[in-house]
Formats: sequence, structure tokens, C-alpha cells
Amino acid sequence: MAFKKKKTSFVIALLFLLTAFVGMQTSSAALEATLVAMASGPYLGEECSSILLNASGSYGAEGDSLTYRWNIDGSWVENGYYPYMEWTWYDDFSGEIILEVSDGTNTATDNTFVTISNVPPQIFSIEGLTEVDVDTELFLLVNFFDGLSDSRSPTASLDTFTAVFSWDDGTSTELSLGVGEFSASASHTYAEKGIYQIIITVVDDNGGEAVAEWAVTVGDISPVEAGPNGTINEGSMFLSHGFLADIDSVTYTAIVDYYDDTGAFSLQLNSGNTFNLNHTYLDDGVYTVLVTVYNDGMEYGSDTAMVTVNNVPPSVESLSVSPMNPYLPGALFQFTALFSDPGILDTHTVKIEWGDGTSTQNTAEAGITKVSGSHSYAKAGEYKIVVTVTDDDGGTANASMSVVVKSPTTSTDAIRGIIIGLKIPKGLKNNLLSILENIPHLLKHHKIHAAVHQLQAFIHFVEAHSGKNLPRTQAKELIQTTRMIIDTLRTT
Ligand SMILES: [Ca+2]
Ligand SMILES: [Ca+2]
Ligand SMILES: [Ca+2]
Ligand SMILES: [Ca+2]
Repeated sequence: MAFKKKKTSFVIALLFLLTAFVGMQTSSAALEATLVAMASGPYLGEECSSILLNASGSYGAEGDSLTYRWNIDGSWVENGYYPYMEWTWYDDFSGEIILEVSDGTNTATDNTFVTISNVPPQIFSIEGLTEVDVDTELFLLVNFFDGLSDSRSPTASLDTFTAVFSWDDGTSTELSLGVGEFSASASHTYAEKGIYQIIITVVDDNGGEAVAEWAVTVGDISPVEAGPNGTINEGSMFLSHGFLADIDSVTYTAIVDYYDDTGAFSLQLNSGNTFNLNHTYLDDGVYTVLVTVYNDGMEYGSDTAMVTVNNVPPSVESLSVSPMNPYLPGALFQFTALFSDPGILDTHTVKIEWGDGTSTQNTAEAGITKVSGSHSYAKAGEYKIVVTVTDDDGGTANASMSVVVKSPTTSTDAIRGIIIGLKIPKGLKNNLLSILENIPHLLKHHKIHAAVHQLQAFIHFVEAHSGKNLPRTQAKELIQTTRMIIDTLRTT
């Protein structure tokens, strides 16, 4: 490289001489004013390392002694009679510098390009404890340097820094450091015991980066750590994780028993000998999770974690009746309640209060979430049916719906009222009323079929007189109302 560089300078000098020679042909003044500045370059370097600027290719007329100065970052730096000058940039830089040579009378200049690259910081040491207790502060101090870390004369850069401590528990601490601030300290408190790989990163303001790791053991670590205790709801998954004190993989195997009668499972060990626990508990209770680890068939260690599973009360999903409401007294209908419970092993008691002072109680076995019952009401009125679902652990929920029971007598009375109000011949009016006369009696004795038959006969009679001595609009109203009563009766 050095050879190539020299050669390049030589070629440039030769080119310059040729140019001067060509100039001589055209201008005799050029011969007298022989003064040439040669800045060499381009120069490449790193921040904080000195560069030798070489103006030795410059020349003047024979016998002249030359003086040199360089313009760097806008300022002139005098270098007397020395063609060589050492210069150090303390930060990365990219731009032109100017050489000026003087023979005492005239001056000549030359420009060249300089590229100084950034040097990343270097972490020298980390100070701190490698073992702390849970809930106790861990202090870490990181020492680093940025620039030329020569032990005899270190040269610091003008960079600023960001230091990040990643604590390996999902949290981190970030610090901003000024020029020349080559140490950073941070503290952290761990809530859970474990072995943590802390990563410390120092980045300078030009993106140069240094990374170091620090391992800390938090709490008394036994050979196997099953992880913290947990609390969940029935029907949901217990998620946790644990680890072995020995992070170097040998031939460990592990099993886990969640102690809810589902038996023992083989437990997969991740790299670094950590493991994940996940299990769905179907009923409430306090369960022990036992993790046992073997090394070549011999027990290496075991540990437990406790899981408290809370009962979740059931919830009523829907209430429905069939056939559709409203009903007549004595009409039997089917009532259905749907409910749910995340504790799928729970049994349930379902109480249906019909709103007329009677109630029905059912027991739903585990897995059954639908309860039906049939009922009829003796009297007309609006009834509120209340359903209460209770699981075998005391969790409870209720819901209600209203049903309406209409009296058919009341309905036929309405038709009678219409007829009495009509302006029609008295004979026709009496005939209409007489057809309806027997209906309340039939309904009272649940002779629904006979009542329907009688109402149909009434419709036929009305149709026969419609548009004659009974106006069409009034006939239509009577027929519609009667059909509604028939529909109601047919659903009973
Ligand atoms: Ca820099
Ligand atoms: Ca730097
Ligand atoms: Ca339960
Ligand atoms: Ca439950």
C-alpha cells in the first residue's frame, strides 16, 4: 500500500511537471514564477489517530526556502519550514484541506481530501456483583473508552454516548453520556429468582457500538427452579417458566405433574435448560406443580410451584319459550334455559321460578348446559319466570323473562263490544251475538276445539252478510279479530 501511495504521488508530480512544461511553451512568465504546492493525499484515517500531512512534493525556484501552512476546518495552522505536519482529528470528518507554500514573495496552494472514520467505543471492564438476593438492588458500573486507547497516551474522541443496560427480565435502563464520560452505572432489582444475562451496549453518536455481557444469579438457586406460584380461573391456562441451575446442556430429561389427575407429562428443556409450564385447570382448587429432572436416569433435582385456581360462576346465555307467547290459561308451553361455565367439570342446580308461586328444580350433570321444563298458567296475567343457575362451588347467576297469558273470554268480549256498537239491523246484531254466546263456557272447560269451530262458524256468518246488511269494513274488522283469537287458541 505504501509503495502504491508513493507511486501515485510520483505520477501526479510527473503530470504536474508535464503541465508546467506545456505552460512554458505558451508563457514565459510561468518560468519565473516557479512555485508549486503539493498537498499529496487524499488522506484516510481514524478519529484520534494522527495523520502525517506531506507537502514535500512542493517546490520553488532553486535555492528558495519555502514555508508551509495548512488550512484545516477553516483555520490556518502554521508549520514553518517543515513540509511534514502531524495532525489529529478527534471526531470523524470528511472534507477538503488546503496547503499553502510561500517562497517569501509568492504563494501557491493545493487542495486535497481527507476522510476520517469513526472509531467505535471499547468496553474495558464491568464492576458489580454476580450474586444478589431477590428484591435487592444490583449495581453495575461499566468502564469504556472511545478514541485511541494507547496505554501510554490515550486520545479521547469528542463523541457523546448512549449506554443501555438490558436486564434480561424484559426491562432496560438507558443513560446519555457526555464528551469524555467514559463510565456509566445503573442499578436494578429483580423480583424473581433466576440466572440473568445482562447485556450492556455503549453506542457513540456516530453509531459505533460496543457490547458486553454480565451474568448475575438472583436468589438462592436450587438445581431445579419450577418458577413462581400462580393464580388463575378455572378453565384457563396456567402459564409459567422455570430453569435448571446448570445452564450447560448435558443429558437432562424432565417430567412435570400438575396434580389434577391428568398424570405426569414429559417436559421439554429449551436451550440454556429453561422450560415452559402450561396447563389448563378445569376446576377450582389449590394444585401443586411438581417438576422432576433426571440426569442419565438419576434424579438431579425437583421443585414445586403452587397454582391457585378460582371458581368462576356460571352465566345464563339465553331463555326461550315454545310455542310463541302469549298463551291462554291452561295452555302448556315449553321453557328452555341455556347456560355456560368455564369450569366444565362443575355440576349445576337450575331453579325455575314460574312467577305464579310454583317452581321447578333440576340438576344438570357436568357438561350439561341446557335445562327445559313445561308449564301452564291457570289465570290470565303477566308472569316473570326467574332462572337461577348455581354451580357445585357456590357460583351463581340468574336471568328472567316475562310471558303473557290472555283470557279468551276477554278477547271474545271485545268482539261483542264491536258488534253492539255497529249500526246494523237488530236481528242481525242478535244473530251475531248468539253465535258467540257459548264460547266463554267452552273455553272455561278447555273445549278449545269446539270453541275454534264456533268461531269459524261466526266468520262464515259474517262473510255471508258482508257487503249486504253488514258493511264490508266492519265485517273485515270482525273477521280479523276472530282469526287472532283462533290463532291464539290453536297454539294452546
Ligand atoms: Ca465520532
Ligand atoms: Ca467514536
Ligand atoms: Ca368449579
Ligand atoms: Ca364454576
